[in-house]
Amino acid sequence: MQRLRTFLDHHCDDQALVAVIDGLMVACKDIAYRLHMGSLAGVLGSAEQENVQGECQKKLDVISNDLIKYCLKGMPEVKGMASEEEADPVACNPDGEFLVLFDPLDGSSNIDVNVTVGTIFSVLKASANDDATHESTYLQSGKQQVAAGYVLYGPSTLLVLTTGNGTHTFTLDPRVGEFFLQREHVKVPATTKEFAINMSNQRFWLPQMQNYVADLLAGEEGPLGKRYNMRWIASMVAEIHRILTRGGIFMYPYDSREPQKPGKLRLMYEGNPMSMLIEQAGGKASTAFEDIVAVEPTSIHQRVSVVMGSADEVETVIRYHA
Ligand code: AHM
Ligand code: MG
Repeated sequence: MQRLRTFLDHHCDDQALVAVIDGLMVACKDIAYRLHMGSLAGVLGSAEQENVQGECQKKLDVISNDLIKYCLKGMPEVKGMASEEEADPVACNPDGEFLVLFDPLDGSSNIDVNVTVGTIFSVLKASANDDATHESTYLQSGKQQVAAGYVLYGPSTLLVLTTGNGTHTFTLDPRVGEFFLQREHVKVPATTKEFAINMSNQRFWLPQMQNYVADLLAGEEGPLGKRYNMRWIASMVAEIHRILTRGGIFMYPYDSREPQKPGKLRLMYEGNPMSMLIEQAGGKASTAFEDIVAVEPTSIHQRVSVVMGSADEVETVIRYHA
């Protein structure tokens, strides 16, 4: 049984980065505890307010955001942070070397029905002269991430992490409050017969995506020649975790309802960190036209079309869009 900290000490050369990840986990363990207490902790339901994107916030969205913010603010290594639930970036320590971007509680529509949710994070390097209150400081492509991960709050609490040397999973032992190594160098199978997409949006997709999904549904008789199974949990962390475990493809693609916002998911808090984890596990992550991590961000809250998972299947989607 290897502790997270011991694993990182051996696998990551940058001790300041190790401290950031270790520190973030303090907040995530607190979130896990509150989620498990559920209604007993009075944390379910709506916070009766909207975030910067006009989405109704849950109490736990707000609590999780505050816990992570409080934790990061106290860390000397962190220069600034940007959150899906905050309109503007927040400065931390002026001498810090890292910027942390996060979705404090992804899939939060699932909280009240007791289904898996998660915290997603991305870590970027900051330069000495960067202004951590300014959006432009954070506008780096996903290729520049030095670490990415998510904590999945499900039947057990898991950390899935990369610092650029493979994707590794850890399980929280709640008795002692420590994450222990579960799987090292996770590999996403290259092929799959399982897809995940919100089919209710079908009529809003690009014609190429409509054609691809129609061919998936055609099964053995269709041009793809395989019988596919479908899953939709409406929680990206749960979806990506299934794909890291047994392969699959996850899509939240271009959507004609919001031409300026290519999909629902956010590039900096969801698209980029999940892409790094999937790619470090041998999978592929694309907008259907280019690698997600190659997208040059123009705003911290921007949306991105997401197609990620088993490499061969993602390549097939890219061919349909070529
Ligand atoms: P959130 O960050 O506000 O929770 O939204 C992101 C979530 C993803 O986890 C999930 O894939 C998607 O929204 C589900 O959307 P939908 O409700 O349209 O199926
Ligand atoms: Mg989210």
